[in-house]
Amino acid sequence: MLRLAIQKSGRLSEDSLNLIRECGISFLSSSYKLKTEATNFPLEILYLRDDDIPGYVQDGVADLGIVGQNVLVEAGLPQLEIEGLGFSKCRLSLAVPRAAGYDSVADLSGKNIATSYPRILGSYLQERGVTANLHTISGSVEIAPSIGLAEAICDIVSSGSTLLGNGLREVETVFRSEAVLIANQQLSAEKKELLEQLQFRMQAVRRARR
Ligand code: PRT
Ligand code: ZN
Repeated sequence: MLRLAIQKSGRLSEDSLNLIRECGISFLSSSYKLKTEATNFPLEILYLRDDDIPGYVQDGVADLGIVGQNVLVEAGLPQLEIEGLGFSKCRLSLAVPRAAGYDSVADLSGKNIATSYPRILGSYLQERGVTANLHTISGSVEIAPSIGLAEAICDIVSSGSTLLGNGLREVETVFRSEAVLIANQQLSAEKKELLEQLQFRMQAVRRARR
């Protein structure tokens, strides 16, 4: 039996469930349950906060997971990635107040930057020789400049309307992300075989969607 962790409720949930269903796997889902067993494939689905998924897969509490690459890389576990799934595409970007001058990333030297992604942003800045003060906050990053907490932010963007609504201008793309399938690195031979069957079906679903 394979255990797959997916996001309980959020932007990844519906597309994750749809992908599993389109693979021909049937299960009863109810919003208050924490796990469910498929009826026609040896698969158990665990519903978790997305931030907990990489660690649970790394520790073997779950064999597989579906999570945003942004969360996976920020957790420091990029090696768990098996394949991109093509949904929940977004980018992690740097943004500054619309009126602020900005020529290049060097302009951020010595500035305060609010983000929920200190690891990804830290390595991006380090590679470019920029030293800034990173303020890690877990939500509502976009309001940081207007309340005087930071001169810039680094957050997830998809349409860009949240930045616009907060008077911010996107200036650099730090990281591009999509939902990915992840797996524990010490799966048994039987579980590896089941994973291959599942991946085969997922790839067929993606080909059919194109
Ligand atoms: O409760 P839990 O911890 O499980 O969920 P969460 O609130 O941490 O995550 P959730 O459901 O918001 O997002 C899950 C994943 O979806 C993220 O990790 C990304 O991989 C992906 N994703 C895709 C996004 C977005 N698009 C997105 N637009 N995650 C967040 N946003 C937010 C962003 O933070 C910003 O506040 O939406 C706002 C920007 O959107 P636009 O369209 O205005 O640019
Ligand atoms: Zn989360």
